[in-house]
This record gives sequence, C-alpha cells and structure tokens, in this order.
Amino acid sequence: MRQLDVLAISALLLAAACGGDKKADPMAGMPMPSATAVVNGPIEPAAGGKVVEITMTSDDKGNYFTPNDPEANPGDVLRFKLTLGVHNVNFLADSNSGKTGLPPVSGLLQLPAQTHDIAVSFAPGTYYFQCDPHAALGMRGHLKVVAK
Ligand SMILES: [Cu+2]
Repeated sequence: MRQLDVLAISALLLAAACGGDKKADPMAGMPMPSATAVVNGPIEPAAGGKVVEITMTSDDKGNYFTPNDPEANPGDVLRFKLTLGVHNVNFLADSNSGKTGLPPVSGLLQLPAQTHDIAVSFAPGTYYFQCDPHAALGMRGHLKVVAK
C-alpha cells in the first residue's frame, strides 16, 4: 500500500510540473495565421539590389505599414520589420488575381525589431498586401515592382 501511495504522489507531481511548463510557454494561445507560416530571413538582395524596409506599427494612430506603397526592383529584398504590436504580412491571392509567384503568408511578428524578409522574385506589377489581424482596420498596402 505504501509503495502505491508513493507512486500516486509522484504521478501528481509530474502532472503539476507539466501544467506549469504549459503556462510558461509565451506562444500558448497565440493565434497563428497558418500552421505553415514562417518568419523568414534575413536574406541578402541579389547583386546590385537593395533592402527595402517596411515597418509594422500599432500606436494611437492605428495599425499600419510604413511606407504602405513601397516600390522595389526585381532582386531587391522586402524587409518587414516590427516596431510595435503583433502583425503579419500576406500577399493575398484573392486580391492579386492573375499574379503568380506570390510569397507565402508570414507568421506573426511579435518581438520589436523582428523581421520577415521576402525576395522580390515576382514579375513587375502592383501587388496588394495586408496584415491579416488588422486588414479590416486599414493595415493594407500596395507594392509596386518596377523592372530595372
Ligand atoms: Cu497588424
């Protein structure tokens, strides 16, 4: 009987320890846009290319990309950088009809200065992008890809 009591108590302690671990996980309960979404980079622009930085911010003015109308050339890298808040970037297929080679949706950026890089490997044209959690609040933009 004593031996069983010890086993039961050990099992309870183990269960408690596991519960504690779950609570300590800062990602627990965070909504993710997609199970396969990633935060990417850093990556290097192609020879002669440049990095185009676009910040993602939440403040008393709202939720927004800066700039929300970036321009880039093929071979450049778009660097989405978190200033404040929790944001992602999605070149939504439904809002980019006829376009191919759209980058995959990013994961949620949550840490200030965290970045998500996208190589500009798609054809010249104008592309719509948005932050999924804040699109309805106006966190949207258009990327203009211009041939060199
Ligand atoms: Cu956002």
